[in-house]
Amino acid sequence: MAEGVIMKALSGFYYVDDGSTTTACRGRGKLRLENTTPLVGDRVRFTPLGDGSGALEEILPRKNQFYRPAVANIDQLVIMASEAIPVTDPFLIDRVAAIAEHKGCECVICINKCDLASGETLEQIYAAAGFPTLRVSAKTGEGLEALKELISGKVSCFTGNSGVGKSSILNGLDPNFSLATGDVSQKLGRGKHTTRHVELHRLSCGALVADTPGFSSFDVDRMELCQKEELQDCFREFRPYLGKCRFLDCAHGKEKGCAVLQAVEEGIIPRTRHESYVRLYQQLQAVPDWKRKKKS
Ligand SMILES: Nc1nc2c(ncn2[C@@H]2O[C@H](COP(=O)(O)OP(=O)(O)OP(=O)(O)O)[C@@H](O)[C@H]2O)c(=O)[nH]1
Ligand SMILES: [Mg+2]
Ligand SMILES: [Zn+2]
Repeated sequence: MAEGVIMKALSGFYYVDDGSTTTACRGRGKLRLENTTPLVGDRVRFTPLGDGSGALEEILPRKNQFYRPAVANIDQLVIMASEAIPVTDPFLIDRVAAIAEHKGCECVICINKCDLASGETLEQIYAAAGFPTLRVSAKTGEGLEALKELISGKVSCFTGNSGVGKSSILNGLDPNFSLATGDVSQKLGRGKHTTRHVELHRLSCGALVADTPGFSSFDVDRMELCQKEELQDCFREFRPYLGKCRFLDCAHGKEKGCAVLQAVEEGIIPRTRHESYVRLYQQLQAVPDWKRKKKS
């Protein structure tokens, strides 16, 4: 039996890379019985059938898994954003970053299209919040060396709103790549969902990177999150203040004597981050307990 990583899943086939070749595998019936859906990024065992195809036998234990985008075993999420069209709503970044934080997955904030808009506002917010943050441009190549350093030797997943330039940046990182990229609708200020499936790519610098379909705010609203009491831990810059509020059960919304709010007032915690926290808290509060199906 051989071992490898699922690079993409399309039309019932799992494309497994064992380091030298790619084998198109079909899942064995027993996988279906075990009720596990193989994900891109899964480390798997398979039996090569000699004609370039194979049978997927077993999924090895996962270190983490995401549902949107559907990937497993990710070292870090690279959240792509832009201050040029399509402008990224910081709330989207914050929601995705909170999910990643909850799963113990690192996040890098990568602000693209710096040739069109400086990206300095977003950079300030996320650097202040404590994320590795960088500004790049697929057009001029600015920042791509720094991004290469951040992803080298790791498995990263590019995520972000449609049209922000995830596929363009991957093309810029490796001269052998020519992934499809799409226009941005100036009228709607949105991308056109050019990338249709999740796929892992091996870059010439040795990094493994998943390109994923851009999400819409609809997708982001449906992403799994945590319990409302756990949300405070998903905002890393809140941590020094937790346990220091006047009330033990402080929700850090509008409460008197709240240490988190104090830090917002002092300009230490970025205001938009706190606004996103309050919005997410309210969303989680609106979910009745019986409906909170906890996904890992
Ligand atoms: N000026 C400029 N345009 C860029 C840059 N990066 C990407 N674009 C353009 O933005 C558009 C969208 O780029 P894509 O790479 O398709 O975006 P994406 O994030 O992969 O989009 P989806 O696959 O739909 O999620 C294309 O027209 C790119 O040429 C950049 O740094 N500067
Ligand atoms: Mg794309
Ligand atoms: Zn508080």
